[in-house]
Amino acid sequence: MEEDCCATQLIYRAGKFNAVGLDRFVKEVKLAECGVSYGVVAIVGPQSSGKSALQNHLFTTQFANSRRSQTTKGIWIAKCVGIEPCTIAMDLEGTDGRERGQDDTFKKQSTLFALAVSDIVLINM
Ligand SMILES: Nc1nc2c(ncn2[C@@H]2O[C@H](COP(=O)(O)OP(=O)(O)OP(=O)(O)O)[C@@H](O)[C@H]2O)c(=O)[nH]1
Ligand SMILES: [Mg+2]
Repeated sequence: MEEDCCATQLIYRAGKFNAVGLDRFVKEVKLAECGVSYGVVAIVGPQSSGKSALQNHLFTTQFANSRRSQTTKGIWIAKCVGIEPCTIAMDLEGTDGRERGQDDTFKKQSTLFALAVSDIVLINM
């Protein structure tokens, strides 16, 4: 069976880009060998709406999912298992988390980021 890759936090909760983590991830999943033939799929939607669980089910990823309040913070990436061509799944923080109060900067920027870099964006209603 194909090895699944550990999920990596690409963007920290505060919005900082994890350049070291991305570098390690790219090497682990041998992304360079895919050339330009790889896909990116992202999921956006409300908190605790099952975004991480849905991706884990569809792509055999290992994104954390829990019944307890906010689970996914920032943006996480993982390699989809058994999907050709090579596809990277991107799991986003819920768009309506109370943890950020009135500040919707992260929500706007992370959604725009997902739209910009993904081939497919799943909107979890
Ligand atoms: N009954 C039911 N529960 C589900 C379903 N999908 C997910 N859940 C549960 O809902 C809870 C939240 O799921 P997550 O996948 O963590 O939701 P999320 O949208 O990623 O949440 P955040 O990352 O916090 O924004 C978990 O306890 C899941 O097991 C579903 O289709 N049916
Ligand atoms: Mg989640």
